[in-house]
Amino acid sequence: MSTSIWHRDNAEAVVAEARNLINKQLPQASRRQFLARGLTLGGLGLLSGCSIDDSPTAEAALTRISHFNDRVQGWLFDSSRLAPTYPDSMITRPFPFNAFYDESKVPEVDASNFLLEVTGLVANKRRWKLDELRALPQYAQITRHICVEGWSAIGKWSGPRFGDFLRAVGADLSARYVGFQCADDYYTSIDMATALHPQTLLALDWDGQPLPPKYGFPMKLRMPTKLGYKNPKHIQAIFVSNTYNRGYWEDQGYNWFGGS
Ligand SMILES: Nc1nc2c(c(=O)[nH]1)N[C@H]1C(S)=C(S)[C@@H](COP(=O)(O)O)O[C@H]1N2
Ligand SMILES: [Mo]
Repeated sequence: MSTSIWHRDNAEAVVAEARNLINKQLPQASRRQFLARGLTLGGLGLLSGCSIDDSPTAEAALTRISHFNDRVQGWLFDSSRLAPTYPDSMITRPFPFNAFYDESKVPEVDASNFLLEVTGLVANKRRWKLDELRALPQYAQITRHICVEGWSAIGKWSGPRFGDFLRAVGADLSARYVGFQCADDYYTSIDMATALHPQTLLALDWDGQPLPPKYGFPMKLRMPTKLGYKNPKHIQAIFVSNTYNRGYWEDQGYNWFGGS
């Protein structure tokens, strides 16, 4: 499969991560259960030695490991554990721009008639004006954004807690996923535990001013517990669901949970 983003480094990283999770982080009981289900550490080790670039079998095996990895990350996710925060003096300036296109192609969203769509497992499906989002309690946070392309940067985002917003729309908080559709056709989805994490913000401001277009106007979901590609910019529609829906990069092989 030559179009695959899996290459040897990536494969080894996934295998090393899986092995590390099994060895060090899974509680003894779940580890025994896991091993009893037939996947052994030796089996994982063999995968890193096979020809990852062009073997559909290895590709399928790695996809399975990545899905397993999603579940492990979901189990290990501790909703009371906070990501580090930083002082103002550590903010990265200029803050990097990144998207699947060039900066000249950033979508221009009109603020005056913008309405956020909310659908799926929510009691209140009406559309939200930006002012209504600003009327919810606002929180500011300085956190590190980590991009899998090999850079990280510290930035300041503020807006309502996403959990407060989900409660305000009467979302079914026992649903499994929250999905996002963006103005630039980007899309992603996250687990409900992360959606409700106290540091997950529906960011309206960046560095004390409304989000500039390149950083995601009119709003971005900012999660310091997840990698950059899981943080959607230019959000237009939010849906709550029990149906697994992936994402722009996730559909090209990036791990779905994407914890940082
Ligand atoms: N709508 C949208 N959101 C997106 C992306 C994108 O291309 N479109 N790229 C993601 C990736 S890979 C990164 S690293 C961050 C970059 O955010 P920044 O421009 O604020 O640094 O946005 C994420 N969210
Ligand atoms: Mo990224």
